[in-house]
Amino acid sequence: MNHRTGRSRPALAGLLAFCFVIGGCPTATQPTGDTSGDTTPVANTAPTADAGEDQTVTAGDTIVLNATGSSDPDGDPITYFWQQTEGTITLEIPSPGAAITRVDTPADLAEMTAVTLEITVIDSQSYDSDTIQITIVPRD
Ligand SMILES: [Ca+2]
Ligand SMILES: [Ca+2]
Repeated sequence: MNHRTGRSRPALAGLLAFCFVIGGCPTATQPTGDTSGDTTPVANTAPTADAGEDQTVTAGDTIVLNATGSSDPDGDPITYFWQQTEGTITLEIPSPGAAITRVDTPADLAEMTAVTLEITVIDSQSYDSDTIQITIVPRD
């Protein structure tokens, strides 16, 4: 797990798209010492994202993305958002808002390809992200 803290920069485009889906955006945890706001924020600890272990699959296989290792120290309900952040091919993620989602890989791959997917987990106020690398090996 190479998780970053809730103060890290998320993949903004995807997060904003997700905010639209859920009807509102969380606010990133303010750096400590910034108490200039008018209201006292409710104490909250950012959730921890876990995208699972990196995987190597054969072209045409279905990947199972599983972010259920993610958690929130306060026990807050968390929402999930999967997106692809790197790779020369684009995988379709049918259910980006699900903790567990299946993703098909293309069967006609000519050469080994690595794709990076990222899970962002959001509680009511903050978020965390973690990535998983999928290596897709061509069929013989
Ligand atoms: Ca990771
Ligand atoms: Ca929390």
